[in-house]
Amino acid sequence: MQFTNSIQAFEAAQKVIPGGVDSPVRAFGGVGGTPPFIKEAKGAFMTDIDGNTYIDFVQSWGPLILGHASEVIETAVIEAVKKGLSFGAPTEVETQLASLICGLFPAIDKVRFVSSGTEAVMSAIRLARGFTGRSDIIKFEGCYHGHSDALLVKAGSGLMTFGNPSSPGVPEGTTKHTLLARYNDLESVKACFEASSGVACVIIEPIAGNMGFVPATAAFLEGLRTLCDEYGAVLIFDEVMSGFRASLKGAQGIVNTRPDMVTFGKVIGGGMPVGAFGARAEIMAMLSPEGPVYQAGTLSGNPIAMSAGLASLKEIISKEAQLYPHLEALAVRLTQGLEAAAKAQGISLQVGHRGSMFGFFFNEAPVANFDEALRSDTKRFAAFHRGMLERGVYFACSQFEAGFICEPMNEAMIDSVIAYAHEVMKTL
Ligand code: KE4
Repeated sequence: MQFTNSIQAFEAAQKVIPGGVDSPVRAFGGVGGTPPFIKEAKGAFMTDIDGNTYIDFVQSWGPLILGHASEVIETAVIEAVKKGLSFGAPTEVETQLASLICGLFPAIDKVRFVSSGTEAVMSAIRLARGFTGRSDIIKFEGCYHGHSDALLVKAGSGLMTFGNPSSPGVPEGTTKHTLLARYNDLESVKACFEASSGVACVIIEPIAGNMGFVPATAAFLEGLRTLCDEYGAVLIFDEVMSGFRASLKGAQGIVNTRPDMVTFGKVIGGGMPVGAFGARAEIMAMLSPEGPVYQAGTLSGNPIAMSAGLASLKEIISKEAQLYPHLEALAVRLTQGLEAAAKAQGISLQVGHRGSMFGFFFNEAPVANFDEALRSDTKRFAAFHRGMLERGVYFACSQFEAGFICEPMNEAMIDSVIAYAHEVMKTL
């Protein structure tokens, strides 16, 4: 493969866009080399501006469960565009998508749309603080919930940690109410509750995809539910990534724990900018204009984005019975094939999946939290990523991300990826 045009495009982009990208992970910092600039995509495949074609396991970081350029979504968007792009006024398509989401999630009576997962989480945190009248929040090391200030924290000194800013530009004041606990470690959560003068909410990715793929145990999630009930804190499941991916109902379709609030993104926009947050009516009644907690957005509920999301959700709901078994079977085939390819070379690969979401760590032991994820061999991951990219396989460009299966994929495609993996593992 040659990347001449992407190299030139990357140089040009870096002159006018920081790092040449509009979201840092896309710059391939985690794996090195030049990121392919994409020209077009269809189904399971993307083609870059050098004419290289890849089977795509990133799918825009999750949204494209129906694959690229889905006709169902395309038709809906084209129809919607003809009626105008945006009104800044209510439309019925927002109600239709909201009704669909509320019908799927027992924890949710009402939902508010925004334009990104970050906005959804930021608004959910504010609503939880407004509802409880408390300021502290508990998040988990390794979980990513978008780039709002209060959530850009890293572990501070000492065992029990109030967050310290993980980015310049985030004042100490905005993270002093953020407490950090360890994923899958209930004692660390209890310690946070005991150290706090009042916890507004606990926010978690119930199936983490931002430290690599790390699912929370059902017992741990149930333990969070018990602690939140005991302390009167709001339990927020951030299902921006796992929603509609791990199952039609995300983690909530797999574990019995019921959150108080849920955040969404990605799949509910079908590839267009949509985020959402929902909760029972009592909590949502606190939100402006009904209640005092302010939240707003010029393009929130944008009719084009809503039309894409509605088409996406209607399609996956209509074919749930065959779609999710299909996606999961391919996730199993792929992860077991990668594990076997690594084992054949004496390499330890930790693999996991939930529904259409999967991951793999170049790690000697199973990974249950961020500290363990950090022990992964990122150099080996980068070499594997490069070798597979050269063979037309597009995995997430960081050891600390997840991968996805989409509907147009089939066994033959997965088997060819596994064959390539056997070749590349030999070179590691
Ligand atoms: P956005 O603001 O990027 O739409 O959503 C933020 C977000 C919130 N919650 C979870 C669980 C998420 O995974 C995300 C965003 N996911 C990353 C993938 N690691 C988006 C990719 C990127 O940052 O470019």
